[in-house]
Amino acid sequence: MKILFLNGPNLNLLGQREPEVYGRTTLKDIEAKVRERAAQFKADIDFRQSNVEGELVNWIQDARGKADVIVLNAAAYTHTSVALRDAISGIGIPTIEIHLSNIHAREEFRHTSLIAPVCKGQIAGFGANSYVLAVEAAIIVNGAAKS
Ligand code: CA2
Repeated sequence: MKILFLNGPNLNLLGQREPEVYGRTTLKDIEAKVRERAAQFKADIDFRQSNVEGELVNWIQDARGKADVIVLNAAAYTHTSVALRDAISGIGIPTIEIHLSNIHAREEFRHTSLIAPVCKGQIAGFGANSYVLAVEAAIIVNGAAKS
C-alpha cells in the first residue's frame, strides 16, 4: 500500500518560526514519525511539501495509479483553493485532510475548508500526531475501498 503525504505552503518553516502556534517539531521530524508508524503497517510513504498551488495540483493528478490514499495538509490553501478541491474530486483517490492545529478553534476564516467536502474525513488539532493518526486512517480508508 502506498500513501502520498502532501504538505502545502509554509509548512517547510515548521519548528523554525512561530513555535508558540505550531510547536518545535520540524517537517523532517514529522516525516520520520510517519515513516516509523507506516513501517508497522508495511505501507510505503511518499512525503512532499510545496509552496506552489499548481505543483500540489500536479502531484495530486500524478498520483493516479501510484498512490492508494492521499493525506493532505493543504495549509492556507485549505481555505482558498478551488483548484485543489477540483483535483481531489477529479482523481478518485481517497484523500484525508489533516491539520496540526484545530482549525475550528482558530480565526473564523480558518473554519471553512474548501477541500473537506471532497475528502473522506478530517484530522485536526493533534499537532504532529495528526500525521501519525492519518497513517492509521489511510489504512482504514484503503481497506474500506477494497472490501
Ligand atoms: O494547522 C495546520 O496544519 C494548518 O494547515 C497550518 C497552516 C494554516 O494556514 C492552516 O489554517 C492550518 C499554516 C502553515 C504554516 O506553518 C508555519 C509554520 C511556521 C511558521 C509559519 C508558518
